[in-house]
Amino acid sequence: AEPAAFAAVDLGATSGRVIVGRVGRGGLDLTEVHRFPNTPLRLPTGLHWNLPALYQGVLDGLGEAARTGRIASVGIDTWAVDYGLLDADGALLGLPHHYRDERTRGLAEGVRDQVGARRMYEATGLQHLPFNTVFQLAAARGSAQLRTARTMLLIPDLLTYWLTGSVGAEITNASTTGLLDAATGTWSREMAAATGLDPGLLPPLTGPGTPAGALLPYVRAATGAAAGTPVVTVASHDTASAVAAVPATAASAAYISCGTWSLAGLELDAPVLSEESRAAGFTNERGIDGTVRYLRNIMGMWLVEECRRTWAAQGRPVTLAPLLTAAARAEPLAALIDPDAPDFLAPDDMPAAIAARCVHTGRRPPTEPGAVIRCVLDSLALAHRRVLRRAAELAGRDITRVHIVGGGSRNALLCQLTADATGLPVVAGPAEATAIGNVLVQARARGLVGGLPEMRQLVAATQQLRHYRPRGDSRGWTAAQHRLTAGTEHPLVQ
Ligand code: LRH
Repeated sequence: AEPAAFAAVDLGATSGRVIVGRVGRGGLDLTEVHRFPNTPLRLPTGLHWNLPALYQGVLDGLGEAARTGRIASVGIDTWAVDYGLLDADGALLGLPHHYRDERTRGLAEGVRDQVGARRMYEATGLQHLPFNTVFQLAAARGSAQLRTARTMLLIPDLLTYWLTGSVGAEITNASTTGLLDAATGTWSREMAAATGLDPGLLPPLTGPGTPAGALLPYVRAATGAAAGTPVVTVASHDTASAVAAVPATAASAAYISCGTWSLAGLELDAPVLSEESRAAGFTNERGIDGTVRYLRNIMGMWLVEECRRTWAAQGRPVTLAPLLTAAARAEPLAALIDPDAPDFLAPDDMPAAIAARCVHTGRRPPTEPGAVIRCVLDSLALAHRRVLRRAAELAGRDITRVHIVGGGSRNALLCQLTADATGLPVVAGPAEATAIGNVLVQARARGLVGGLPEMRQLVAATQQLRHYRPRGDSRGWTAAQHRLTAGTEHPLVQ
């Protein structure tokens, strides 16, 4: 088939982008045509996503994409778990909540204990995170909105609906709701009933690579896209798209999709639903082609971004490069935190929250920004080590190499520290793995590329990757892990 250009819409928790990817004749070439901020809104009803602003960003980006030439199709991926509700007329009921909104705190544990933590895990394979869709819907129980709602759409599906008029639930993202059966890959009536949810709200499931529908006339008018341009369903969960683009060649490779979150784990053919796996906090999310993303959420670059936001408000310098230089010079392993402590989910002042954690565990808190960032990056590297080692044990796999993809793969210090802590070689890149996974699933739907191994080979052959070797042995990290474990009262993954 002739080379073709695809538009990837990729929305993250802090920014959205539209990327044009050209695929064909062994080539894969990306151009970012539009980037826009994603700024949450605080309203009397809580923390929300500004969905109309995001939609406008998508339209502007598709307009830019159309100006570069003919677009074969459009694909959409975003962060997981969040959703909008439609009424019987198809109108959106209020703005979707942000997963960091507080309304599920405490409530999620109650629902989990009532349904039974083990039963929930056996049924869905999902890591308990307080913001999983099922808990957000439980928090909305009895509300006017939920009573009026006829359809629940996850964010990428909602944008697809606005662009095409068609309604569905893409399965990689549906697997993050806590309402999808891990064994059958269908909506779990049991989990819907157990949490008091009307299963009629859940739309028909769709899969990556299937056409969703053509852009509506008003979308074509707003963007200049050609008549008949289809939206193709991709792996609409951003992490599923990112992992599809990991340039790994061996089963012994682990990955870390590193952005707002660090998602560290393995690709498996079948879920691990054991009690040990549940207790260790591992999730089984669906990838393309029947793969399972066996991983754990680690708080990720959110910690760094929130430090910068706080410092900016205090009028301090926050440019990333000098902060990282200072962090590289700061004392190694001086202060450590568990990045997954619940205090870090949505604090008002991240540096203060980090300092408080250090004091709590009997360690001197870092004061200079460089030392704070070093504390965060050391702590993330140590968490990467803990999670990958435990994933390997629980899945019965050996890990010989770690791939870091996503924006965090540009952070040389984090990549090096991860190599040091794990004692494994790290391959960093591509930074735009999510958009690449999005583009490649569209290209595959056109017959321009083959299965997952071929997709990954294409990424390895065309994208610039960086290699990091572990420095020294990892004894210092082992000791650091012991110190952290000794000072932590809530259970860490060991
Ligand atoms: C990463 C991500 C992650 C989810 C979180 C809500 O962007 O999709 O996989 O757990 O956002």
